[in-house]
Amino acid sequence: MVDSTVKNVTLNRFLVQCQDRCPAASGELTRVIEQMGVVGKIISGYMRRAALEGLVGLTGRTNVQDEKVQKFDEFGNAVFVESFDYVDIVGAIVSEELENPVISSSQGRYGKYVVLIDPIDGSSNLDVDCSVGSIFSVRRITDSIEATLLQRGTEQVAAGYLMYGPSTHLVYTAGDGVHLFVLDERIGEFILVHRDLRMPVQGKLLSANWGNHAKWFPPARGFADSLIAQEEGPYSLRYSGALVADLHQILHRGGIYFYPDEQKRPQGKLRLLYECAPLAFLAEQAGGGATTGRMRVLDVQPEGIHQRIPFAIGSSYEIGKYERAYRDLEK
Ligand code: FBP
Repeated sequence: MVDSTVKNVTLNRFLVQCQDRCPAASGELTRVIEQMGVVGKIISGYMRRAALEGLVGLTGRTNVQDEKVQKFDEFGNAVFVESFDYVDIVGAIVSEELENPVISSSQGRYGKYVVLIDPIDGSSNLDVDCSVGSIFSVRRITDSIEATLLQRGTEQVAAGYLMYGPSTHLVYTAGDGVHLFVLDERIGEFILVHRDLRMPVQGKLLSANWGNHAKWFPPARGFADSLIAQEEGPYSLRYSGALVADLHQILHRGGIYFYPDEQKRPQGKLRLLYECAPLAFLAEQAGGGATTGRMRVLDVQPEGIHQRIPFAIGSSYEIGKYERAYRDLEK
């Protein structure tokens, strides 16, 4: 959905305007978000040619998550690491694909920020040419990089995603609302299409891997059954295999995505630091929310960089109902 009041505002121009509006801004965060735009252009360009560039299929390796690594996972990760390694204000990069943080080559100077990434979200969609994304979070370095990574999600200074679908989107917040840009490939610029997007308070979309229904903990199952029991809604089921693509729909049409705790996976599937916390920051800035079922995702105290949590994100009405299901069923 395009906000017709904005005309040809490039990402750079928008960031500079934001900077002008807050005198305290040093321009350094602007450089980090601009660099996300550069990464988006590179990945988007190769994504469209992946089959022609021999970038489809598996590498034969498994990553720290014990997941089979796709060639494009590896490529996407390398683009992010290379693109931020020489940015002196970035002291370290944390990635879903790497066991440990990459301390940037300007080791002498720690830099000001840590960038945390899920380079390719929805990897299982790559070989079948369905939408995938990249998720990013930016944190200001406190005493040390280790201490920075153990901050709650409330301490993020910026977060967002890139979505590689029919068009390429960059969606971010720096705590001043949620802003959407589309890549105009003719001029190679991200153009603002919506500033300060607000998510509908109540929605129409239900997004979850229904195939896992029997494995879900009773609160999540009860919640899901009540939505499809037409007690309200009706809700339409939308599950693309890529969280970014599902959230993008929910940001516009409202509803809820959840990947809950399961009998055999009480911690859930999705990773707190570079999947859940950044998207939770975005959702809250758009008037929605994100929860584990038992607590606000942004209040979860991290214990490790690849920690997983149960996750639900979406419109405030559905998130409230989801938390009530946990409260009522776990009394
Ligand atoms: P990746 O970052 O490894 O792709 O994992 C996250 C994800 O792919 C989400 O984007 C998606 O919603 C979910 O996992 C799909 O999981 P499942 O195939 O179990 O439904």
